[in-house]
Amino acid sequence: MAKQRQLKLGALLHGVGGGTSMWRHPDVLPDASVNIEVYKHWVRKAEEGKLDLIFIADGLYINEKSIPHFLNRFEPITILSALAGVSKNIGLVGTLSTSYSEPFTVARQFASLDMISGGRAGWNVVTSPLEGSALNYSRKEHPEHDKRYRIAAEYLEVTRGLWDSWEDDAFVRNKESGVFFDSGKMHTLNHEGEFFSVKGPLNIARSKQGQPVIFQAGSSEVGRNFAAKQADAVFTGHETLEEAAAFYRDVKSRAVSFGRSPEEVLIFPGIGPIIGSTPEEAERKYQEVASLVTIENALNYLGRFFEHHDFSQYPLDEPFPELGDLGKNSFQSGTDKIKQDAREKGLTLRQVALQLATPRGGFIGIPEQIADRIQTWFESEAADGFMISAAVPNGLEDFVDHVVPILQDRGLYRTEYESDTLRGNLGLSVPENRYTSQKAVSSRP
Ligand code: LFN
Repeated sequence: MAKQRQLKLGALLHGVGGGTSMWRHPDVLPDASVNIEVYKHWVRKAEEGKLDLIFIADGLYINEKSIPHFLNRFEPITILSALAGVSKNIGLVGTLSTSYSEPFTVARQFASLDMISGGRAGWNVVTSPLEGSALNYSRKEHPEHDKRYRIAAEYLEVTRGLWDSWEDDAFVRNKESGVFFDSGKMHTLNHEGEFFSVKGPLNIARSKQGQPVIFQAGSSEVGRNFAAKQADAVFTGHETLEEAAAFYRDVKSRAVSFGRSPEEVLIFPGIGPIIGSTPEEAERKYQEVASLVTIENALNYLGRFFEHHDFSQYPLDEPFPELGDLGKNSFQSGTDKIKQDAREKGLTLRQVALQLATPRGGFIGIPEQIADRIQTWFESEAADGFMISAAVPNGLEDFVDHVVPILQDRGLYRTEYESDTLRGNLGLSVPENRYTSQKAVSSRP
């Protein structure tokens, strides 16, 4: 009999919030994005709820129109390393760009986080949607969207190769004989490719989960192929069950076409649960946060998706402006969807901006209603798990205290961690070291 699927859960830790205005709410600490005590509290809370992982989003360019959280916050690897020290089982996943870094450095950083945490690291591989990033990295221009993904594919090949530099029993450390390592178990990559030349070996061995877990978060055509071919998990976003299920089927079938099994790539839609002890209370919580968003905030937020386009130049109550290809080179799948939605539903600029900046989501109500929806999405194969992103103050705390116990009672969610590695909890296998497996093949009679 096939193993029963188990729901997976992650928590996006977003300081003062992923939107423009939650920081103004009386229940939010306005310095949360740079407050280590807040992050420690969240990781402990997430671990109390037996969540699979915490997730740190990132980007590499700010200006005066950025969302407050992004203006002043922790660098992902640094904060995750600190949080490794106050947690035991939970996965630690961070975003790092393949367009503005070197594979040797990044392979080291994630391998170190993986070792520090005892096998709990995950890397959200992004190609950087924000054009301005080039200006912070001495580059003349931001690589074009599809090229960014070609770079990412080679980058990941190099990183994975470096991670296998040392076979698991390479370090002998024999004080008697003076043999520190077995030279037959040290491997030099010697990669020469279109974008990178990297000799290796990497100066750190594998953790007990073998390699960090690879997350991916782009939903464009090339992004989906990248995910289906290379990722262990995909972080995505959908408004309806139908959309989420279509995406799920699409990525799983692409994975199969790349010779993988569908369980090897887990799909995590992001949701912002808004939980009340009555439906009215949940609605009030939503309104409290939504009412803090001004139309100026909403236009800036919208502009962020379109290469910082200035939307204040258009009339608010007329049809959403025609933008041509604007947005194609940044958040491609996001901007395509905004344009398509506006066109199909005949929305005005004001409606588009406010909808985007004050998302209500479908996960609002009493804890049972949230649990029902999670169950429906999970059982309809629209999700393998969810990434919880607090849409209101104390969103993570409310979710862990009130929704997780219901999911546990229904047998959908663990009551104890199965493992102390991220791969172990996600049900992903430990990738065998490529050199060890090559030896096993070549030594067969
Ligand atoms: N990263 C940054 C960002 O480094 N700076 C930003 O201004 C920034 N804005 C974002 C806006 C963002 C949105 C809507 C999203 C989804 C991500 N990131 C990662």
